[in-house]
Order: sequence, then C-alpha cells, then structure tokens
Amino acid sequence: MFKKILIANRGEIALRVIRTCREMGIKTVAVYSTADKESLHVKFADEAVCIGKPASFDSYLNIPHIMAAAEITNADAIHPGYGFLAENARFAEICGEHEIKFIGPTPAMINSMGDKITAKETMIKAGVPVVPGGEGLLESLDQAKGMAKEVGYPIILKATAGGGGKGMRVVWEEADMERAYNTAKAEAGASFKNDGIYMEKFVEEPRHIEIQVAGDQYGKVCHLSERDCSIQRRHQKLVEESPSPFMTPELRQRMGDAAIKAASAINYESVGTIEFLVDKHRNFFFMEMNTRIQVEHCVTEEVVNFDLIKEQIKIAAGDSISGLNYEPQMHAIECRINAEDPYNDFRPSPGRINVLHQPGGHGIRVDSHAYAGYTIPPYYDSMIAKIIAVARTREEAINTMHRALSEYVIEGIKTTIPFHLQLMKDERFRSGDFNTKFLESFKMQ
Ligand code: MV4
Repeated sequence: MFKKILIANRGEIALRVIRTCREMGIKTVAVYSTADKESLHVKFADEAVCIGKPASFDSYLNIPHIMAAAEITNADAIHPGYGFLAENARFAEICGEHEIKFIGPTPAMINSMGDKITAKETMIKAGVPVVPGGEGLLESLDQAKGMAKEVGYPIILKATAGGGGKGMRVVWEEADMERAYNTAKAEAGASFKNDGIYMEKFVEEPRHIEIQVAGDQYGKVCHLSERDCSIQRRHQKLVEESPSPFMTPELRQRMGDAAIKAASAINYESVGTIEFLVDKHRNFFFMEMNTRIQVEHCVTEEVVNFDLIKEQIKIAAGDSISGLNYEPQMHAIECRINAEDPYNDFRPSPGRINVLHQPGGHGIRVDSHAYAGYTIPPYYDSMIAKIIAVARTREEAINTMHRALSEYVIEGIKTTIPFHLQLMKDERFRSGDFNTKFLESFKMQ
C-alpha cells in the first residue's frame, strides 16, 4: 500500500480523500494556492505545499509545480480528485514517468474516452447502445444536411472534444442547420482547439442516469448501481439520488450489463462512471464515460455502504475486486450547496462565512470544507458543501433532507439552500416524474 498520497485538488474533495487516507494509515500532502492558505484541506493534511498563485492555471493546473511538491515530500501516489487534472492523460503519463502512481486509470484509458467519436465507436463495437446518428466527424454542411435527413429531425450537433454540454446545438429543421453547424464548429474550435463535430438524433426530455463502475488491474469489472442526475441547471448538477425513481430491476440489470461491457471494452481500471440518456420508453443510450471519482459519488457510498475512495486507492495499489455487483439497500439524495444566489440567476456569491451551523442527526452526512470565519475565494467553483440524506424510502430521504436544510445556518454569503428547500416540497419532484428539462420551468418563490 502507498505510504504517502499527494492530493492534487482543493475544497471538499481534498478533505474527502484526506479522511480516507487517515483511516487507511496513509500520510497525506495537501497542495494549495495562495488563495487557499486558510483552507481546511491545508490544515487537515500531514504536510502542505504552496504551489502558486490563485488562478487555477498557476496552481491546481500547474503540472511542474505539483510534481515538484510530490518530489520534495516523497509522495508515492497522487490523487487528482475531480475537475482540474483528473482527466488529463498527459498528467497521468507524467506521474508514471516520475514513478508516482496516478490514482486513476491509465493515460490510454483517459484518452480513449476523451474523444467522444472514438468513445462512441468503441461502445458500438462493444455492443453498448448509443444514440442513433451519423458515424464519424462531419466534413461539410452539405453532408450534415444529408445525414440529418436520414437520421430525422430534431438532431443535435456535439463537439468530439467536448462533454458536459459545451458547444452543443439542437437543430429542429433544415432551415436552421447552416447557422447551427457554423456556431457549433466555431465554439468547439474556440473551447477545445479541436473543431471536430458529430451528429446524433436528439433525444427529447431525457433522464440523465449514470452507472458507477469499478475495475481492477486484473480485468474484473463490477457495477454499483445508478445515480439519477436529471436535476441540472445549465449542465450543472444540483441534486443527485440513488436509486433513480425511474429505475426498475429489469432496467438496472440491462444498464448495469451495458456499463460493465463499456468499462470492460477498455479494460478499465479504477472507479468510473458510464453516463446514459434514458428516454420515456426506458430506452437508454451511452453518452459519456467519466474516468474519475465524481462529486456525487457519496450517494452511491450511502446506498451500497462502500467507501469508493478507499476502493479507488486499493485498486491503484494493485488490490483485486470481488467482481460482484451492488444494489441499493437504502435511498440517498445529495443536495449541492453552492455559494450562489438562487434568487438572482444563481450568481456566484463568494465572501466570508460569518456564522455557520451545519446540520446533523440521523440519516445526514455533510461533506464540506466550510467553517465559521472561512472566506470563499472567487477563483474556483462555488460548491461549498454537499448534504446527503439517507433513509429506507425516497419519501423519508426527502423529508430528512428538508429537515437538515432547515437547520443549516450560513451567514455572510448567499447559498442554494432556499432553492433546495423549495425543491424538496415540490410536488413534481416528490412524485419522481422529472427529466433534465425540469429546472427550466422551476421558479423561485
Ligand atoms: C443529448 C441530449 C439529447 N439527445 N444528446 C448534455 C451534456 C452532454 N453530456 C450531452 N447532453 C445532452 N446530450 C442527444 N442525442 C440532451 C443532452 C442534455 C442533457 C443531458 C444530460 C443532463 C442534462 C442535459 C441538459 C440538456 C441537454
């Protein structure tokens, strides 16, 4: 097992990794930007190294600075968390060149899922359902128009280097194709330095349901059931839960099998997630694979009673997994508490937390790096806490969540707590009848 892990991240996920390391008897190294000097991950780690100025590019994305911190502290592994360098194949490769274990998949596995057309072709070969559409890169506007006639409108244009919603365009009829084609291509080029785009049939009002998987270095892959992430706003998830209210045992069987096929197709090693779009007829289609631990991993941890960070570290150290799949034993819901004003278009609200009281009690887990007196810097994402409610039924989990939200006191900044309080009382949310469009029509009272 590793003796010392450097955590190349900040905020709640850095703290989350430090906690598991401590339980496993592994020493930890925090890295931090000058803006994060007073952060909890710096205080809780065994050692801490400043790696640069506030801007991510100068610190949490600065590979030479992070490698230097790992070298001087003699770390034998690096945990990348999520975001920042977590899906940077070159970073994983550089770790290998320095004989420091990257806690995640190999560079080749990251690359194979990073390019969406390549990923989709791999999935077709593996027998995983994908959204119908033209295969390969679009070469011209005329080709796009011809292809759309075959696929049938509406269609969606996506960037092959994209993911997470950037550079997508929905096209409802041929008259709109030229403008959409040109803007999608320009946006892809500007965002990813790769203007390759491809076409899919547009799935209307889909649910976003993802399957957690784990694979070891010896070819064993298992799944740990689903998370429903349909409650999103502008491609930002706000609430995740497991099991999905839309799930049936038969659908879980089929999606779990598909997820295992997907991960096995690239001999996946580490924990990861297969994202699917699910239509109202319970047809599901591969969308993307995330080759990292995700923000919402806690929901799965609570329903299958499993420490996914511990599993990820053990797999990286060469341990084997049982290969058994896991089904939800409980119902868990996670609300993301962001320093944003839900009454003002979710505008970021960084600043000092003057008063803080975090909820607790039966069925409540709070993962957060916030403390009274902490100043949220404006440079990074605005998530300051995750509340996870666990109960035997969905209704009880929602009620527990509402109770916890009502106990939460955060003064000095605006947060998404009022949004979640309203959502937990919303009849449509409570009925489980929602999809990824739900928040478009949700109004704060
Ligand atoms: C789609 C789609 C409908 N049809 N693809 C959004 C993020 C990116 N990963 C893919 N996304 C979508 N792809 C087809 N063929 C609808 C979306 C989509 C979406 C997906 C999941 C969660 C929220 C979403 C919000 C808007 C659009």
